[in-house]
Amino acid sequence: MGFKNLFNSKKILSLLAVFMLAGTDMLFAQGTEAAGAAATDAPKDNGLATAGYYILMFLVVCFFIGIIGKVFRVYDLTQQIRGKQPMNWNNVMGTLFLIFLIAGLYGVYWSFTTHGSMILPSAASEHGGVLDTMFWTTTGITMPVFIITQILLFTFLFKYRYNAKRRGHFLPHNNTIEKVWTIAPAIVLTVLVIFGFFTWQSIMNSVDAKGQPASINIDITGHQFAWELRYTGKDGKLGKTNYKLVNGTNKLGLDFTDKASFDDLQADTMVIPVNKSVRLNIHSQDVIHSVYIPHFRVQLNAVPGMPTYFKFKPILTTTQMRAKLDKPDFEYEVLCNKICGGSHYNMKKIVRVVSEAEYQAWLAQQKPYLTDKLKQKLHFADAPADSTKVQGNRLALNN
Ligand SMILES: [Cu+2]
Repeated sequence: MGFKNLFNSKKILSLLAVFMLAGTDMLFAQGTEAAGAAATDAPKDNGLATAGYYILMFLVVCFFIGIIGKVFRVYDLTQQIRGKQPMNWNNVMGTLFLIFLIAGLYGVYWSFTTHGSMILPSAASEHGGVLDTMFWTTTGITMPVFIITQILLFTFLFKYRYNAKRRGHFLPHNNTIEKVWTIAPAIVLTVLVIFGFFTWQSIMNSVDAKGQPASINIDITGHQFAWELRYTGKDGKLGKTNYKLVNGTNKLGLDFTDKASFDDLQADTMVIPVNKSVRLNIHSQDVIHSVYIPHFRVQLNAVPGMPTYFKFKPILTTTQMRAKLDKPDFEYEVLCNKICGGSHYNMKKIVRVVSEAEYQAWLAQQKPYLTDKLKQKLHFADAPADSTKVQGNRLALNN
């Protein structure tokens, strides 16, 4: 019977293997055809063939596990023929569960010590401290629960494994136990969720976050694969943008019918003064990106067509952080935290937190977004023959 089953499963496996091979073969055939048509083409990545390879590997592993099972079965049968006790599988499984528990708990310990040392230092922004408290409170509550439940689960599996000499206690229902294990987690989770809700409210929706204007207003625009930064000029205002105006020279699509656009500045590094509130106006030009400044505990998605913003206040300068971490070359970074395409990893810029004086000195050196090239281009568009079309731009430039 057992051998018949093995035979059957073998048949199914071979059938699947043949299908997989046929599939990859067809793909390769297509590959050669394509190569024949355009010999200079770069080799295409063969997603399906790779998937086929992994499925085959999986089937091979399953097959070997099956063989090991059968070896044990044969061993069991020979023991029986010899009139000896067959293997006690309940003991084997019980012991394996215990080993799994010990190995798993060691894994938790290893992860905490090895990865724990890589954890971010305490937040370098005002609201970050609140988020850190929330994180550690949640971890403090959930970790002991996790460890206790895992120990109970696997120890019970081992301790109460099947034993012919022992009779199980029949317990069909117990309301008290039901109430305890329903109400206790419900209370804990409700407290955690409400705690999280109020924390997020205080960061995103408080009077300070929504009502008060920020000291510094920065536009951050994500596109595949870079962040673009725009600072306000002397007027302290960011000019309007319009996606229809985006082109090679005007890559953010600034609308120069808005006077506020004239003195806007572009920057390669995000330099911000310490202890001043910063408002990041977040935009995306193509797919969803995510503005992520880990040391400030700032993260918000950049969604095309739906500008968002995040306000925060840095409390430690780059120099202070370097001293704190004892890393002389440390830099804060703004990253993209959405896998937005092939060169996603390229989307980062340095963030430097400096004193107010240093910030002003840096700002004075930044180049205007309205470059000579852009001016020239707008003037070209301003030619009399086409004046009606770009009336707005002409008026704005003459102002
Ligand atoms: Cu991105």
